[in-house]
Amino acid sequence: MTYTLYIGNRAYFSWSIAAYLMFERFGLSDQVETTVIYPNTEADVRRHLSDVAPARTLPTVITPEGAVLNDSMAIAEELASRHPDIPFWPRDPLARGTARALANEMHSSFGGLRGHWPVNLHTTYQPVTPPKEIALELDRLEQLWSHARQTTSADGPWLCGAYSLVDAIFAPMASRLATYGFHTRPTSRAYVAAHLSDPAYRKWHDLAQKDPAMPRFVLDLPIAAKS
Ligand SMILES: N[C@@H](CCC(=O)N[C@@H](CS)C(=O)NCC(=O)O)C(=O)O
Repeated sequence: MTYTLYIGNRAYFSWSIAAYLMFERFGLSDQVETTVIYPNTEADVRRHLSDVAPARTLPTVITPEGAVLNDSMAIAEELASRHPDIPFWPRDPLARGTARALANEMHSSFGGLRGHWPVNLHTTYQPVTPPKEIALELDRLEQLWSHARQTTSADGPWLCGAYSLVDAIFAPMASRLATYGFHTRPTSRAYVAAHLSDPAYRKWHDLAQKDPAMPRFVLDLPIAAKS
């Protein structure tokens, strides 16, 4: 059984990180063939995916039967349904409901952070004081992360107990927080640090170092250090 995964330049394509982790972090790396696309524009993404229409964004997964999963949550839910033996979502109903709620809010919200503060695995900027709109989104993010920990009594590094899809889906946000050095609470910083040192994320990070720079994702901010 082989899936095909299309992802974008690993240094910048945020949802591609999550999709990669859905395979790599859950032991499915030997069941996926990955194609990395280096699009210059959004139209370019569509051109590269024309053979797998109606897909037009990255990531996209093609199932072994040929279903086109052109949305990150569809990829998450389909993998969870197909591999019931793998704990993609927490088994405990309270933790599972919490994880699903957070993952879906991440997917449907945080437009300011996603739109204006791109993931960038090539660079770490000096800590940025965010504008009001972004500060409000960061507050919401931290509220959700605290809520998940308290509700599920999570005492390890991850939000709802063992690493689950909700953590894969927040990995790009953790990466953003590290890149821009936004000021956050100690528990949030610990969560970001857990992502940055996770072996599957490290593997992605190391691959990203070899991907080409894309100037449209580079902000004019003082650089702290090369990551
Ligand atoms: N709803 C999609 C959104 C994915 C998405 O926006 N991907 C961006 C790159 S991170 C993209 O492909 N943009 C190209 C475009 O919008 O044409 C998902 O959840 O996977």
